[in-house]
Amino acid sequence: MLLNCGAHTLDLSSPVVMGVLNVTPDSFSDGGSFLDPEEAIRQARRMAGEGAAIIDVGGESTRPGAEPVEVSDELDRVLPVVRALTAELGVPVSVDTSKPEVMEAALAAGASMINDVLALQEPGAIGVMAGSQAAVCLMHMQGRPRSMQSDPRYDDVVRDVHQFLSERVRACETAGIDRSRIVVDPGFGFGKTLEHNLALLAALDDFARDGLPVLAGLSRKSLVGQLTGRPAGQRLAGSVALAAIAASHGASIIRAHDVAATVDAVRVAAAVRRWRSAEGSDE
Ligand code: 8Y7
Repeated sequence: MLLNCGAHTLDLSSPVVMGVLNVTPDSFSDGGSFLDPEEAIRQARRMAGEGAAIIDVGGESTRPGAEPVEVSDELDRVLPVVRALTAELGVPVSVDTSKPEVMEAALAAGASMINDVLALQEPGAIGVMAGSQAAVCLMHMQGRPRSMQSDPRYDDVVRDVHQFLSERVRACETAGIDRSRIVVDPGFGFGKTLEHNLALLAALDDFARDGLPVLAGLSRKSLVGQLTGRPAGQRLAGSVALAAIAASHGASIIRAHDVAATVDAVRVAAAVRRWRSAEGSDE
């Protein structure tokens, strides 16, 4: 499977790792570490060296309880980093944003992908992407970050999330965004209980069957804490295990903070998955 990402084409015949680069003062796991553009660029270089196939730059925290950020603040945080990274790194740069103004500026600065936790539902966002050649990740969220974890409910979480993503894919195609540049993501932790997250993880292959690449973001999230009893700073092993499970269940892009360990985990999982499907014992 290939993903068209602006000037890049991403080979997803084996799953890849998207390295997380937060340039925010308040992200829960690494907030404030990479606010200085020089420091952010060093971290991105390190992640690319460790095997990240994409770097995801985010200037607006979407952690539970987070407050919205002004467009101008988000642009000030993100653009210098995007410019520097696209100029010097060989890997495609993704920008995590829901604002059409930020999307447009980020694409003009060289970003090859937009990672939108609102799945292009903000007015104008679909139009910006339709006018570009960049890839887009459409993520599912129930509610909004400020309140999404208060009491999430679904009739059938896998069916509901799948239906939402299918509708967003259709809206994108109608607007002129080709399937070859669309990624879908069930949005682990975004308006989901532990049980919802586990149901989605176990059903990732159902999402992958639609033929679009599936992205999974599990790294350091509270579900890792719920499963292991560990605080945010001690979730490496649990996160890496979940990355392997996601890749084993068909995820093509794993979004992670700890790139080197995640690359190894995904490679191991992909080899077993390939063997299983070659044996024909998948169904
Ligand atoms: C995800 C994400 C976050 C995710 C996609 C965190 C921006 C919270 N999580 N984007 N963003 N998928 N596509 O813990 O799961 O990194 S922010």
